[in-house]
Amino acid sequence: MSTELGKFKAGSPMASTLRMDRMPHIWCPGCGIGSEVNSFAEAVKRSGIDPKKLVVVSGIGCTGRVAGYVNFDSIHTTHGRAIPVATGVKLANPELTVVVFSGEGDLSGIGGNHLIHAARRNMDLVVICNNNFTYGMTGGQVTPTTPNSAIASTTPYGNYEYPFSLPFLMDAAGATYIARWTSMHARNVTQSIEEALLRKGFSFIEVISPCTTLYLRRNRLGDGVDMLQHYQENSILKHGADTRETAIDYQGKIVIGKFVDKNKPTYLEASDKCSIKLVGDDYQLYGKTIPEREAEEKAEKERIAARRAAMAADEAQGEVVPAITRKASAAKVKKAPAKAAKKAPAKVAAAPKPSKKAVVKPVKKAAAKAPAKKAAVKATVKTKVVAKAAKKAAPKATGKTKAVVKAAPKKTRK
Ligand SMILES: Cc1ncc(C[n+]2csc(CCOP(=O)(O)OP(=O)(O)O)c2C)c(N)n1
Ligand code: SF4
Ligand SMILES: [Mg+2]
Repeated sequence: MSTELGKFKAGSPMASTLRMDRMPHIWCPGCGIGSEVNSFAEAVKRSGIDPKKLVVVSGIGCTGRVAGYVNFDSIHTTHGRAIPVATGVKLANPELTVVVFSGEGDLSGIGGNHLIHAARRNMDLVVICNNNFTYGMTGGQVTPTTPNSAIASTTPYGNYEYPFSLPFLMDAAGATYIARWTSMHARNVTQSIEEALLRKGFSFIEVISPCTTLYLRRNRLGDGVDMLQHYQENSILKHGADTRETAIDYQGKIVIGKFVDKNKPTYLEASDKCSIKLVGDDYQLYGKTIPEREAEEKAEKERIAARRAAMAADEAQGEVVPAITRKASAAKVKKAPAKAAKKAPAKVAAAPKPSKKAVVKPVKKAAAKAPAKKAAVKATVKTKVVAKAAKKAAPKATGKTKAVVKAAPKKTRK
């Protein structure tokens, strides 16, 4: 990028998290999606998670375009299918942090069934839902959240349906973390996303935001700034609010805050527990013993804590530190915990289990030898075969791993 524009792009504080070569983006002036993406990028930096282990999945719509602008592994899936694709990514590699970033039409309309079942299962996903009360990309049709009486291209005389309150829906379905903000509350959005990135289970963050070109124009609500002012004047902060009281009336009050934050076993933890019961002590998830996985998780937590400490130190010094320098200083602080992290798995591994080499290779060989019919049977049976092979390869070492998995505004419509 040798041009002036290129230099400008490369110098952006978001250059490490956004694909600057894709700029300018497609979003209209005053649209709320841009500020949400900014909050997301900031949250990723602040969280200290390894960006190489982050995957962003979007559906179709203006919000769905997010996947194309982030500088992480990402997938722009078909309409309404972001959650099943994200679920597949998480199941294929549980070490990844998987974020779904999509519109309310995509997530709660065509994809509504996937949304409620992912919440019910407490699937390990962070869902960021841009709620602009309309199908923006396709011309402003009514969506499941459009407030009653609002005008849309498909309800020119006002919406006569009853809308979903997404926090209430998610709460009823079983989500373990639920927050709602508006795109005016950029810092809170960042905080909530950061919190969600660092926790397990299904997290749902709704961001109410203006679609200037369709929803605002059609309802004669002014421009993006008018709407931000409306958000400021009409938001009621109520952490822990009863989600039954989070409905949004046309141009009415908006209850915001963190409504739910609770723990219960995630889908993977519950499935592990079940497999341990079925298969016994030798059950291994993706070739790793449970102590091995716990040690890795511990090491990752230490690395994250070190990165965050480095960032906090930089901020305390009052410096605006470019992302790349932050990385370097984080690497310095990282050194000590990284050593500790290296030691930790060895310590845990010493007693009950063999090295990964010893277990995984023979397992693979054994699996390859198994007849095709056997290989195709149900997952539990497959796991039994794997577990048996592992036992054969290292009978004593895998022996006692009895681990329990931790488990208008001002302007009114005329
Ligand atoms: C199966 C299918 N049906 C319909 C569409 C058309 N479509 C594309 S985007 C979209 C609406 C997206 O709305 P939302 O998720 O709210 O995103 P926004 O554009 O508002 O950000 C629709 C209906 C499609 N692409 N595929
Ligand atoms: S049409 Fe609406 S949602 Fe889409 S980019 Fe424009 S303002 Fe944003
Ligand atoms: Mg929408």
